[in-house]
Amino acid sequence: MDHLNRHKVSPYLLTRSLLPENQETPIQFINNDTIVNKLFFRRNHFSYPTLSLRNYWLPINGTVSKPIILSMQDILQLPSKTIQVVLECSGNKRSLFEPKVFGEQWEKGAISQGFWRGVPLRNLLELAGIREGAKEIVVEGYDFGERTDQNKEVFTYARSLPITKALHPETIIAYEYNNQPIPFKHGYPLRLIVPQWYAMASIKWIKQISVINSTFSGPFQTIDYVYYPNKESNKDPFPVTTINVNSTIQKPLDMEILNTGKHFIKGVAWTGNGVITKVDISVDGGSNWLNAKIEPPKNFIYGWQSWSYEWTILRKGEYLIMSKATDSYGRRQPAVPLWNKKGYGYNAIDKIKVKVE
Ligand SMILES: Nc1nc2c(c(=O)[nH]1)N[C@H]1C(S)=C(S)[C@@H](COP(=O)(O)O)O[C@H]1N2
Ligand SMILES: [Mo]
Repeated sequence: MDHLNRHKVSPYLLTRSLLPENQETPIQFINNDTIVNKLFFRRNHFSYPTLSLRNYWLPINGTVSKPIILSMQDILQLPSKTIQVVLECSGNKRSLFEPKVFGEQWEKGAISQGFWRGVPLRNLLELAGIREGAKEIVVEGYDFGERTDQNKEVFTYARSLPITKALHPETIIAYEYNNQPIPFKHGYPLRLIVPQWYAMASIKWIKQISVINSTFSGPFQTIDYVYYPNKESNKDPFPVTTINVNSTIQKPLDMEILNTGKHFIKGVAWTGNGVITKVDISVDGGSNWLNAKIEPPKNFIYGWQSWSYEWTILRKGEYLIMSKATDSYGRRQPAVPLWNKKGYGYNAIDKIKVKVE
């Protein structure tokens, strides 16, 4: 303990790429429910935008009765909500797919959570007045760049939400993270937060919000963030939306060497539908399953659920430890994930191996 105090030892982000910046949270070394800025994973499609903050305005236009332009002051004066939300990149755990797929080789740390404060998007839309015929809400970010698959055409990062999701009272336009202005890399000054959906939906650095009476077809919606379940064709595509039920073992570490005796197996579990109701642990490669302790009881439905299991091991040898979460919609982690060309939504039963000696 003493030596920890004198030479503070703390984890860092794990770098996947620098331009654009993609770095993951050292998820195995997180032991609380609120990730500090410097350990929050970073996922960008382009280089960081430059925006002038001194006169930041938010336009809301399109199929509305009265297009409006809001100042930060206007937004800060509206009633706000603070919600604890897991943001998980849909590419989290991509490196685990077999066969492997191209794209950022995320391990288990493209996930973070904390408290976001902001104004429900529906309240802003009410100010502009959604007109009849409106179908989707498009949110556009300030960042942009070329896409190699589109003859180097330049696009901004933009996506749409169906009206029902946009009007959900907890879909918010956030301006604070953990009681501070949102850090620039995470979307300052305004960021969309869409609870229960994979994080590609949570647009950073909002430039404008448009109500449309058609179906949005930007490349981050029609090319990326689409499940293509067939290896040989693009048949049967469907969009990436709700987070799959999932869990990650934080302790022990994969391939760790342990002594005989008592150990705590611990981790997190999360879902985009309802809440986590059960986490089963196996220490024998899946032959027998035991209930992990879910702790502490959950009050926030969009956050992850910590769990632990006290394991007393007397016999030396190698052990395959697995975790399998179940949610209140009866979804449970599959043994085999849904393989898809772009590697989204990996949620197979989590596995690590340890050696006891
Ligand atoms: N404007 C903008 N918003 C964005 C992105 C982006 O590249 N640009 N990336 C999305 C994706 S794919 C993810 S996983 C999350 C990552 O958020 P973070 O960098 O704050 O962790 O932001 C989403 N919002
Ligand atoms: Mo992502």
